[in-house]
Amino acid sequence: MKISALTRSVVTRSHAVISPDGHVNSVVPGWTNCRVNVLINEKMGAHLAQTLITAEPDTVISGNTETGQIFFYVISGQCTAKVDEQDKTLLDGHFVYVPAGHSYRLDEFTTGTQILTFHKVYEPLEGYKRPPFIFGNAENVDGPAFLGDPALRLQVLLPEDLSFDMAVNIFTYDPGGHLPFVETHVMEHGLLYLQGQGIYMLDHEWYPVKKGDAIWMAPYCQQWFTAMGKEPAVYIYYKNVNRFPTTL
Ligand code: UGY
Ligand code: MN
Repeated sequence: MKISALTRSVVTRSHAVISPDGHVNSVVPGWTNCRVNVLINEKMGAHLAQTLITAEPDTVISGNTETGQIFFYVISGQCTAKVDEQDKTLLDGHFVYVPAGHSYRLDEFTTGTQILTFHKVYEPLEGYKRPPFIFGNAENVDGPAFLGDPALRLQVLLPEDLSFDMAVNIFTYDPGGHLPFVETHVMEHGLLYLQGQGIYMLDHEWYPVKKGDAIWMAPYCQQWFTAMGKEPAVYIYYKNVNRFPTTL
């Protein structure tokens, strides 16, 4: 018998692990006929939001980013995305970055299409134009070795340009691969496991994690990961970048 009083999900002041067994749906105006799980948002203490959408053929995801920006990533399935009068068919691994002040519409989904979103309020930078909208395919993005270790590969999906204040990267670890040191940093992360499994250390607590799990790491949440099992562990993650680090 499965014991329903148990979960791997944990929410603390500095981090959260959200496993699919705890997902509860939200109704989001403009996002119709779909399941939306809000995995991370400000109520947790985060400065980003992360959602998981499960769509059907009659789903429509539409709105305007206003002062925010949204990164849509197709985990699996197919849909059509329209931004600024441009249409694109999106398949597994394709993504759309919609900058602040733009309208978007995603429709024509195949049954069960899963979309991940990252949201952040845009912080303009004097002397730099706002970023353009971007369609991309993770398959076409190089994955060089991370800090010289060929067991770890990092794909950077958005341009490394100061007009962007958020990064979205895909990190692949071969079994046994691990972060070379415990990271202690001011940047925040939102993350979703796309494949495989391993152990994440968050502020000196140890969590088994696997495909489908989401993680939030607040600024200065200490972090380390090692991959386990027979296949590479892959996660996609958000990071705030490129802005002056203090208001002082
Ligand atoms: O970009 C990063 O900070 C990344 N190495 N962190 C992480 O994977 N937890
Ligand atoms: Mn990090």
